[in-house]
Amino acid sequence: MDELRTKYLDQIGKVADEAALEDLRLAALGKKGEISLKMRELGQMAPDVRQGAGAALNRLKDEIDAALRAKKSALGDAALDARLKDEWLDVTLPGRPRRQGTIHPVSQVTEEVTAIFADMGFAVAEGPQIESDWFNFDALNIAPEHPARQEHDTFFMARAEGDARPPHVLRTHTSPVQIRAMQGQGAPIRVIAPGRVYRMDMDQTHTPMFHQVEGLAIDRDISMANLKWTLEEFCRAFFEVPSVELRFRASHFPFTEPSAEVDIRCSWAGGVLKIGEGDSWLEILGSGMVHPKVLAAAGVDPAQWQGFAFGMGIDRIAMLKYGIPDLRAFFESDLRWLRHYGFAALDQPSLAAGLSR
Ligand code: 2U9
Repeated sequence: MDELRTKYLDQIGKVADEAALEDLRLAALGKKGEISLKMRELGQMAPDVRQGAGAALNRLKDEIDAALRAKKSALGDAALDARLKDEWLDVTLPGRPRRQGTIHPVSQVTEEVTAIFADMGFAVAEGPQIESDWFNFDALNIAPEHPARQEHDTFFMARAEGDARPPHVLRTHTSPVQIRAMQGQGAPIRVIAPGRVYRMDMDQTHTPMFHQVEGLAIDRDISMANLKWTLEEFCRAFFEVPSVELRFRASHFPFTEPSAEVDIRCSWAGGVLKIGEGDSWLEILGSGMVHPKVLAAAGVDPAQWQGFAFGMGIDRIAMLKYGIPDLRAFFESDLRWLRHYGFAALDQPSLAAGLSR
């Protein structure tokens, strides 16, 4: 027994990893281990010898077991120490100046628009991209026979066979988000809804998925004057110019009455767009006073509340602000394009620090 003790305690002391330690455990205490075999021999001993030998064998077994456990825990600690040393990282080091990834212009402009409207007291609302036709069309006073509802304009979801309900759609605008916001919090309310929208359109200036931001302000006495100020203030901040001039042209949308398309004064001298001066006009927005039927559909009493809404294409205003010529490149994930038109990842747009720097 002394031999066994010396042999195993010595080997346990020398073992360098957990796998070798497990081999040792099996060799000593496993079913066919040396000590286990010795235990079996007890049966053939005379009773008086057996008692003394049994107790001594049990002590040896406990001693080796304890040595194995202590070693296992020491090896575990050493492995953790080694890993911590190996994976040590100085989080106080400055960032690498080399630009590895960049912020996509759509993300950048969404952040810019959000910062400007947040400063004016608008909250940001989000909603599902797959909508019921009630939220996408009916609630917005878009009649069943309206062209926007037609197969060739809207992406319809597949229906289970025999399902008579109207199919869900990929939202064609972010307006359902504002319907949900009004249902949820009622009036007064000021929200913007940025996000992806889908229309079956594909050419130089259209992609089947694009980005919109819509705004909604409802209170007891909101008027077109508030709309005009809000949009002027937005355009001045967004295009980072001292002043802008907007022109409201009468238009028609089912969800607003009256409705107006909004142009901004600009020039194209030398093919370069300049906002705020010149003899040209550029259409940038649609807007109007929210239709009473739309308020009612969202559970807001049109006899007590009124307000304005507007909508614009994020991709389009990104192209205008940053001189990006081709819309389709936005969604091609070409790294060279992203490096050229992308923004530094750690510069968050803010009104105080400058939107685009
Ligand atoms: C609610 C009520 C009214 C949002 C509006 C427009 C006018 C508009 C287009 C601009 C370019 C869409 O991206 S685009 O093709 N949008 O002209 N959008 S008013 O009106 C709403 C929204 C929500 C509850």
